[in-house]
Order: sequence, then structure tokens, then C-alpha cells
Amino acid sequence: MELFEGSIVPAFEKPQRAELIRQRINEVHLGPIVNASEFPLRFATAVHDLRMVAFIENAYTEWEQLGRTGGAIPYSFLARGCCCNAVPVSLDGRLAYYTFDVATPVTRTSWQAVKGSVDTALTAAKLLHDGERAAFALCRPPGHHAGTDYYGGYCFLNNAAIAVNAIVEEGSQRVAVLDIDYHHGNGTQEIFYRRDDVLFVSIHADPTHEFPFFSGHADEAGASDGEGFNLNFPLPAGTGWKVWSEALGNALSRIAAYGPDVLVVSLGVDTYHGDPISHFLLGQEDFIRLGKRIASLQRPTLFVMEGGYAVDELGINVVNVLTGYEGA
Ligand code: Q9C
Ligand code: ZN
Repeated sequence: MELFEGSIVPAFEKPQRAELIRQRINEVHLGPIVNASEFPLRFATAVHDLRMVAFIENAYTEWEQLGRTGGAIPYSFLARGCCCNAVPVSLDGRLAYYTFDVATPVTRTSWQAVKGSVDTALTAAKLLHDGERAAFALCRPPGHHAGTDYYGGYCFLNNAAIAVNAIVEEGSQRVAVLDIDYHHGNGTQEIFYRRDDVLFVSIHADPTHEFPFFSGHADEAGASDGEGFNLNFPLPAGTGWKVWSEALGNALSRIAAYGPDVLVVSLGVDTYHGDPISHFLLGQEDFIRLGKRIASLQRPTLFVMEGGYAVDELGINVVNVLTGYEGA
């Protein structure tokens, strides 16, 4: 369940999403499908605060011990300007500290899914390392809203960022992240904001009007060593393929100039016109075009699943990107 426009509604980010994408992959005989291997947690804690990772792992048990049911969500939040160096002791305090929305409850099965999602991204990264031209990580829950020490936006750990960091540790000099989810990848931006070995480029709904509200503006260009290595394309509600693909062209030019060893695509298809929580107007065929355009970079490419909530067309839209890429 999720609090949406003042009502409690069924969660948009649900297990069925991954099943539907997998079904569609089978239908069109994309593949092979490889199961995720388990990786040590140090890959996640190389990117995230260890205490937050441990908190996500144990929050539901603590919640239950307090006699509570439902998902573990906060009733208050850390306000700007506070002295926020001390992590509270109380569970409600720590929920307030670590998460930034009420749409990302920790449930009995969250940790298993979160760890599996990270392992999926790392398994796909390993396939690239072993010589595959491209791989798709069917991650769920998504990850791009999760930052160093906060989670939210249906995201707990940043699958794409953890994979990027592992790819750099394996010896890549430069990795580019292209985030095409409808929402700004605030977590990924924050994690790499001061680094020049990771270029972050994002096309998304203008945060002036859309979640996550506090990052994704065009003037956020990176800091210190990372200055010039962060590039945002905020676009207005109602954006369709014509304007969206112009931004894509500019994004791809910047990435080509950077010359990455590896491209990681944070693949959200909530840019679809039928998405229940989003306001862009991409059509099913546009996702094929988009996949082709990404392929034109001719870099080893890791696709990491992020958002997309129009479940009836979710499998088609995701697989269209992949077949567009494959066919190019
Ligand atoms: N009015 C991803 O797509 N807020 N996360 C929903 C809509 C949360 C989306 C409220 C949106 C998070 C990965
Ligand atoms: Zn999204």
C-alpha cells in the first residue's frame, strides 16, 4: 500500500512488474536469462552508509518487535537546517532520518528483494566484464532515488550506482550513466556528484513540478573534481518524443565526447503516455527508437531497470528498448 494524493492505494511498484517484463523477454526470445549470483555486501557499502544498509536489513524486525503491522514508514522527517549529525535511537527517529518519503515502506520481504536487486545489477555488470556487449539487469525494487545515506521513491539501495562503482573498481577509467527514468535520479547524481570518473546524464520531469523536487535542475553541474560531469535535462509535463528525443541527442553527444569505457542506462519506462503517476507522452514505438539511439554510442552497455508503472504495457515498453538496441 502507498499514500497517494491523500489516499491509501495499492503500491504502484509491485512484484508483478518484474514478472511481466520477464514474460515478455521470454515471448520474444530475448536472452539468455541468467539468474543472479550472490555478491558480498561490501559492494553496496562501498556506495552507501553502512548504518543505513544495516537499518534497511533490520527495520522490519524492529517494527514487528514494537507490535506493529503494515510496512515500516516514518511519521516525521528531517527538516533542512537541522543539526542532523546524530542518528536517533528510536526506530521512528531512524525512519525519519533515513527515508525521504512515505512511499517506500520496509516490509517483511523487503531485504530479500533489495539484496536480490543489487545482486542482479552486479551479476549483469560481471557479464559485461566477461565480454558481453550488453546486459539487462531486471532489478526490482528500483534504485536511482537512493543516495549515500537516504532512501525513498520506491528505492532502497542504488543498484545502478553500486554496479557503476564495481565497474570502476574492476578497472574502467570512465563510466557514463544515462538516466532516462521519468523522475530525476537524485540518488545517483548525489553519489557521483564530486567524481570525474563517472559522468551522470539525466533526462526527466522538471523537479520544479515533479518528484523528487529537490534535485534535477539544469544548473546542477557537479562539484570539485566532478564539476562538468553532471548534466540534467529537466523537461515540462506533456513532453512527447520530439522534445524528449532532442534532449536524448544532446545527452548522447555529451556521453560520446566523454568517451566512456562502459555505459550504464538507468532504464525507466515511466515516460510512457499511459503511466499512472507520470506526465510524459512517449509511445510504444518510441522505446524502439530510443534503444536504437543508445546503441549508436557503440559502448558496452548495462541496462538497469528503474521505474515504469503502466503494467499492461510494461513488458512491451521495456523489451522494445532492448530489441531496438539489439537490432541497431
Ligand atoms: N504523485 C521511480 O520511478 N511518488 N520512482 C509517487 C506520484 C514517488 C518513482 C507520487 C515516485 C517514485 C523509480
Ligand atoms: Zn520513475
